[in-house]
Amino acid sequence: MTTKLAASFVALAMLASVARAQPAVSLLIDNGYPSTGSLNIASVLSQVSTKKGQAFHFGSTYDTYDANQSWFTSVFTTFYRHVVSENGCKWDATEPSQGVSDLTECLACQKFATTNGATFRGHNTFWHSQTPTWLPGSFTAAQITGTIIPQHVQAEVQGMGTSVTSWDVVNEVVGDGVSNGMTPLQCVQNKGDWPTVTADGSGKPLIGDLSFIYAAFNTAFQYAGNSTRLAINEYNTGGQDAKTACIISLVQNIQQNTNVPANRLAVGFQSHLTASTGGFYTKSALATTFSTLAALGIESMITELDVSLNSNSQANLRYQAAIWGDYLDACLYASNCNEFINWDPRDDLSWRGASAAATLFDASGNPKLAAYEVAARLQNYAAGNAEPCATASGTGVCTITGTGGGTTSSSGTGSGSTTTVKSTTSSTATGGSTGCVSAEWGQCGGMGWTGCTACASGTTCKVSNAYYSQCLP
Ligand code: 9MR
Repeated sequence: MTTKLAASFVALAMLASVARAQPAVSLLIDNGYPSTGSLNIASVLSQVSTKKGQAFHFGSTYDTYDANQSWFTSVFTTFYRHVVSENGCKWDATEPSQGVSDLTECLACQKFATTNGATFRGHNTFWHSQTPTWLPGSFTAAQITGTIIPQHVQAEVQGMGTSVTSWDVVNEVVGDGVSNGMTPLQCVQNKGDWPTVTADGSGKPLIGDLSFIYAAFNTAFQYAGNSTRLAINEYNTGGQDAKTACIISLVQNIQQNTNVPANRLAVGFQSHLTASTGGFYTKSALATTFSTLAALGIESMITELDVSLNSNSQANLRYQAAIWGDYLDACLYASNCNEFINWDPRDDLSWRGASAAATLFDASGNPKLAAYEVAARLQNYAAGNAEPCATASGTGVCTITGTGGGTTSSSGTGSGSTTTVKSTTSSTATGGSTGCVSAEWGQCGGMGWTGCTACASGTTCKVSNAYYSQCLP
């Protein structure tokens, strides 16, 4: 079993932030969408997939050795419908001794997903961090590229089977000190980490080209399913900056130098964010990057989203909800973004620390405003409404108006459109089938619900919120 490492590595894994007061923001949950009550978005997510014309995978991290297993089962049935093993598929867990594949934890996470009707994505086959004790070792460049990487990637990708939606084939290979105009090789060498240099701290060059990345991708392509996307996954990327430019040129370079076609490649934008000015990319910056990749036939994914707060004030929680909503909209309304992963399912399990309150559910497992806003954005998209404006920019730029789910209007930058949002507040259960009966405590309505709407004798169908009605005694 993988030992969870201290989160010290991560210090740089988020956008630089400047502590400033958060702007007032406008949210969909101010306009007729629920902001209290239980959340069940399973059927809304199905509707989103229908609208997109392909499966939309919305989920979170999970490891079997985390506590709160019953909470996990519940939340991965009703909210997160896609599973990423937080640590169980990393190199230290999956090849503890050289040449000995151990997929126990990775497979257990996949089984958890399957058992709960969720899908599963793979993270990761190559990372310079969380390596087993026998790595980095003193292997030669030829051994690393010719044997060590292909052997590991084959064992993992083949062993996990063809249903994995996407793999982070290489994780965090681009440096933080890159500048515009660098070649893909310069971008990777700027990282200054094994295996471009030896791991003994001397900084001595080891692999002088991108052959280790090509080896990982060629092997993953050979053993992955026919529709599995193969990604480079990176933090502090998503806008029009040098590091993102590196990622775009690197993924093109991989396409040109491996067997992997563009329509099987992806860029994972980790998105470890901070709720303060400069702590996240604007929605339009993300949209520009996503459409650049779409023009190349390459997918974009939000792979590790969390948004840290410096306090749990209502204003901060609203700002967090606005940022989360913008990132989700950027993905929903892009033609090439179909996976959206929230990194850590609840605050007390977050690698950012519980006090950063960086996830969608609080330390007791209750949904936060951002979770309700996420549900609202999904519903808004599924209903075929136009894209809301960029809420994280503040009400000076983007205001959503209208009560009870009436008309939303947007101002300033962002979509700038006027869109009609369907009312979600109703005292009557919506959706569902007649001619059958739900049991006591069972679901009997809610948006997207296709099951029974009548309740067993002695119980009545009562609306919990727009997404969920329940047969109560
Ligand atoms: O969330 C993971 C945490 O439990 C581990 O201790 C840590 C070890 O480095 O890795 C965390 O996940 C990282 C992910 O695998 C890659 N991107 C950065 C994530 C946060 O550190």
